[in-house]
Amino acid sequence: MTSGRTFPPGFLWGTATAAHQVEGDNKGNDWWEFEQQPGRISNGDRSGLANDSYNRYREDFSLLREMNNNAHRLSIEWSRVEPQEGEFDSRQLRHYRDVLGELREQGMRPMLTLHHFTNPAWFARKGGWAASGAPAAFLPFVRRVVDELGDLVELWCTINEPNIYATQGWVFNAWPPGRTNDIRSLWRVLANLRQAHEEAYAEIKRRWPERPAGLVHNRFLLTPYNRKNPLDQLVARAGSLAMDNWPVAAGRLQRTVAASGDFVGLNHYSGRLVRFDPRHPGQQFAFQQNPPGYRVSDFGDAVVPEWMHESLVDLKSLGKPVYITESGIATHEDAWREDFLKEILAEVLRAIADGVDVRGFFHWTAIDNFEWSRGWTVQFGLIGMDPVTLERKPKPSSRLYARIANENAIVD
Ligand code: IFM
Repeated sequence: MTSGRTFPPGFLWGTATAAHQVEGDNKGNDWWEFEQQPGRISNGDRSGLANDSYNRYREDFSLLREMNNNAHRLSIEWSRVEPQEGEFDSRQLRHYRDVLGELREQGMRPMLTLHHFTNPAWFARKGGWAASGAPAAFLPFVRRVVDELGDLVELWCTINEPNIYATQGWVFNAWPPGRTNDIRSLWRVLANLRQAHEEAYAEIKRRWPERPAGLVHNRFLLTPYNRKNPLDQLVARAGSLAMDNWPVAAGRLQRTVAASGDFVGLNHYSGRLVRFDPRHPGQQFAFQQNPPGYRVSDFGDAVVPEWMHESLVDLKSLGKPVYITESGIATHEDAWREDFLKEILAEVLRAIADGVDVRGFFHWTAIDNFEWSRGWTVQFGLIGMDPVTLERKPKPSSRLYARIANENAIVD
């Protein structure tokens, strides 16, 4: 139970990152290769040294501790641990032991993601996630990590945002492998990711039955423009099924989560209003727009705090705890980030009051980092970074987040 603006006892406060976006010098994966292709990344940007967190993780964790965080979500870079198929690098495994150990030492509970968008170059060359042997090729890496690092991990995320990963790579030609409308491969990728999730979950449970594990789903909310209009309802529903194609390919989210998930990881940022419009047959008669009256992020999406409540309430029927594994905004205006934090957390509290078992909030992200095809042009961080010296510069929003985490409540 919560009262007023206070969160339940033991609530987790953290930030979320992904290895390729922060570590730097991840030369052995498919994203690195993709970044070298002209025209792929805004501004011609590259991940390069990223935040150099591979070397500066101690300093970074101190900044998280200064924000009174009691947890942190990070991912492990598969291409570092298994640079060639079947060849594991024990030095890299030791490095990640140091990273996780340091995090715990600094008072934060590690939530570790096994797959966050990047693949070793050797895996991509074999056809990546569209190839029939993909889950089998992923499993030895999972086993190694589970066996050799698992004692340091408190919460596990198997696969990050399968729906976004698959559509960006095989439909929109925005991410590796750079395919356009390759729907046949899309379904194979989704089916493989579902299988990889289930097998990774089983591995984790075999070794660490008490440690919670789950998949991370990105919910981009599609809402009928006019909730009373059945045609608007229909196109919004059809759009949601497509956006949530991961659960559809998985044979419904309910079944997957019931069988292989101790919690649901929710990444929620935005959505669109959807209206039936016969002038758009190519888009299944659905016209999407940002709702009027809401501010629009540097990504071009409206930020509608109430949609966080709606996304959470939708998950209630799954009957599992929920961690908000990512929430944030792309903006250069940090004052907006401060307002956003208060507004979004008010919606989380409203969902908790409505009976959703939300256990933690991981802000995306800690330090401004490499935002995939948008490169360095958008900023999600509570902490800024000088691009030349890589000096970290906490923003006012980081101080607000520190007070919120300290009080376990929304503060003014
Ligand atoms: O940066 C990404 C992250 O890697 C996955 N979820 C969305 C974030 C912001 O776009």
